[in-house]
Amino acid sequence: MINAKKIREDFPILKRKVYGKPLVYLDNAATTQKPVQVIQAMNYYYENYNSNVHRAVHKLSQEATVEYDEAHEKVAKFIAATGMEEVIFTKNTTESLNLAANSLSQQLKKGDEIVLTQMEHHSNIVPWQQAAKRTGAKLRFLEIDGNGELKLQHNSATSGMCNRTSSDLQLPQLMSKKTKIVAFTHVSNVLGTINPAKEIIAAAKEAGAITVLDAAQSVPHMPVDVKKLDCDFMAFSAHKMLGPTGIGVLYGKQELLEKMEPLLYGGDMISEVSFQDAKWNELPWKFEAGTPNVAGAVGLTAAVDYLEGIGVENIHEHEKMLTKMAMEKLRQIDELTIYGPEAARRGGLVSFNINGIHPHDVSAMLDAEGIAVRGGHHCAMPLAKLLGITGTARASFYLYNTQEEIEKLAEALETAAAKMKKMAARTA
Ligand code: C6P
Repeated sequence: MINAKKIREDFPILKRKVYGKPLVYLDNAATTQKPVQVIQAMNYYYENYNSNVHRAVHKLSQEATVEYDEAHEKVAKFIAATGMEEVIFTKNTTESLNLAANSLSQQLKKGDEIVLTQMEHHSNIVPWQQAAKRTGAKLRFLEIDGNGELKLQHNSATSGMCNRTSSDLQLPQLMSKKTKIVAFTHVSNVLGTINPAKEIIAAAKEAGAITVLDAAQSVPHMPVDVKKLDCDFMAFSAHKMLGPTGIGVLYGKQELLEKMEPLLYGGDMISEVSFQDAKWNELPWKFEAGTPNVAGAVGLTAAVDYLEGIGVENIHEHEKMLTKMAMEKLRQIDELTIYGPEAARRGGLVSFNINGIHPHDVSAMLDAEGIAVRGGHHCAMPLAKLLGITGTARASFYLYNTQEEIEKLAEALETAAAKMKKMAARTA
């Protein structure tokens, strides 16, 4: 199991105080903190071999190129991709999903359908809305139930069994021969729901659709194997997995990437250019136009090394323990509503509201105690609307969070709820 207290020593920011109180950082779904190993690797790059890549023959450029290329290999191994050809560096999950939507939409026509879910982040809705507008394709949405889980039909013989396989999932009625793309989040950033990605992907395959997995909230927190899932594309961000901001990943199956058109044109993505035409470079460089984020790639490599050193499965177990504890404690507060499924069926985050208090005010009250959570719609406005709320307060956990921090969160929320109750009684 994880020794969070020891891990915290690697994170300088976790030593700081906020309003004189120790920082309790519970906004990891938005972005994670960085260990010294990541910070030092990036500093070392800038102090010792800062250079452009794939361009010059000088020593610095050679060293930077090796590190940059190896970062692709490192990420490929981390997600069990075949090789670096399948790993494209982008700016973040958002850019990865835009790249996928833009390139895949070139194969869409009127009458085709794109299936999403009702729990998507704007990054996995808006690019598809635009693709649909451009092509005349139609958007359809897999619905969620009262627990915040997808309504999927299972064969009655196996429903209720723990070890369901992909073949147990009947083709959801939404998916048909018209379905060309199925794009969905692996873990909801609002509800915490872990979607049965393998089953949905298998069902989409049966319909003949291309699958795009938004793994922004899964890759940092649990083992994700693109081979086992058999997804066609997958997107995630370095900054949510101890790495720097400004670098993300689009995984794609090589045979599909070979057929896809680039989103951006310019330096490094070409093999040959004449005044009238150009030929594209080999993968993954075909999709990485211009000077890339070399320092970001160096930081991402260090982040993957760090995560592997701890073990992503161990991180998942640690988060499950914290989430279970948080939900048990928060459930004892009468005025508090928790959204999403049981702890065992969710990632390491809890969204909630306290009756009568706006989520921004809940966040501000926690902030005054040094506790950082996020309040709002979490870039999932359609979901908030569906739930009939303006937003939620959300506590999200990572490998360095401790049980003491969960206790502090629960205590601060109890105090906030009690204050609210008193105020309500006074005005009644
Ligand atoms: N969610 C949150 O606080 P970017 O911003 O491109 O790195 O990630 C976008 C994104 C896409 N999908 C999911 C499921 C996400 O959670 C996010 C980022 C953050 O919930 C910031 S809005």
